[in-house]
Amino acid sequence: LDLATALDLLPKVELHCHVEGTMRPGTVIELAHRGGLALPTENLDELYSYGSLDEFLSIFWLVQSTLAGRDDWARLGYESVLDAAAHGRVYAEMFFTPARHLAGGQRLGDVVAGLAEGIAAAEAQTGSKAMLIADIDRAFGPAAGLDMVTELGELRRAGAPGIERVLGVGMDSTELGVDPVSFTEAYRAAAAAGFRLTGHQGENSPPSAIAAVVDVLGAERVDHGLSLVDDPELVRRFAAERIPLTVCPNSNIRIANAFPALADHPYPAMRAAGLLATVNTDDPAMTDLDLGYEYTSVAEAFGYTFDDMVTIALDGVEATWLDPDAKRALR
Ligand code: ES4
Ligand code: ZN
Repeated sequence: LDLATALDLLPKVELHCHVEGTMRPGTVIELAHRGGLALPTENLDELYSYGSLDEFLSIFWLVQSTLAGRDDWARLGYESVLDAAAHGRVYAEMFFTPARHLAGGQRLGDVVAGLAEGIAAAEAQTGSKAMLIADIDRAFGPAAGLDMVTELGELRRAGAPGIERVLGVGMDSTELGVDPVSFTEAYRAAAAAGFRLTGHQGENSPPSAIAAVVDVLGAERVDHGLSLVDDPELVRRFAAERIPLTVCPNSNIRIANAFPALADHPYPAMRAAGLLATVNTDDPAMTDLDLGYEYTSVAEAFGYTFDDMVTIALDGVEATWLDPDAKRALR
C-alpha cells in the first residue's frame, strides 16, 4: 500500500467543507442550463481559476445560484456525501450558506429538509455520515445573519424536517472590511437557540479578528485561522485551550493565493506550536481536491509519516461536535 492509497483509505472526518463547493462540475452545468444561468465559460478549468478569495467568491456565488429549490439541495447533499465517502471520509460537519437563496424567496425549511434528505440517502448507501452548519454570509450583513439564525431557532423549536442535522452556526464569505464583532447579536441568538458556534476568520484578516471570533462571538472553533501565526501569544493560548482550527492548506493556495506553494504554508509551524490544526478541503469540487489528496499532499509537502497523519485525523475527531461516545466510536 503506498502512502497516497493508505491516506485515501484512512477513515477521516472533515469539519471545513462547503456543500455548495462540492457540487460536481456536471451538476453545475446541468443546473445552470436548466435555470437559464449564463456561465462566463463552459470550460470549468477556466471558470475555476482564482486570483483571490473575493474572486473565488464571485464564482462560488454563481454555483450557489444554480440551486433553485428543495430537490436541488437534496441532490447536492446526496452527491456530496457519495463523493467524499469515496475518499475515506466517515463523518463531516458541513457548511451551507443560504443567504442568497433566502433573499431570492426560498424557504430555509426547504433548504434544510432537502439537504437532510439527500445526506440521509447517501449515508444509507455508504455509511459516511454528515451533519450541517448553517453559515451566515457576511456579504449580506448582520441583519440578514440574525434573521437566518432566528428562523433556524424557529425550525428547531417546531421540530421541522431535517433540522436535527444542523448542529451549529458559522459565518463565511468575504473578510475584507467586515468586523466580526458586528455579528454579535446573531451569534448570541444562535447560542441561545442551542446551536454550536464556529466562524471563518484569519484567511484574509489579522489575528485580532480571530481573537474576536472566540472571545466576543463565543466560537468554539475557528475556520482557517491562518493569520494566528502572526501572534505568538495568541498561538500559545489557542494551543493551551485546544481551540480547534479547521485548516484547508490546498484551498489557501488555490483560492486565497496566500502562498506560492504548499511547502510555504504555515501548517507545520501550527502543528509544531501545539495547535489543534485539522486538515480539510474547503471547496473540493471547485478546486479539484478531495480529502485523500489533501492528506497525501500535506504528508508529502511537510515530511509527515502515515502515523503523523493518523494523529491529525484523531485531532479531527476531537474537534467534532459529537458527544464522547460517538467520538470513541470513530477512533
Ligand atoms: C468561503 Cl470565506 C470562504 N472560503 C472558502 N470557501 C468559501 N465559501 C464561502 N465562503
Ligand atoms: Zn471555508
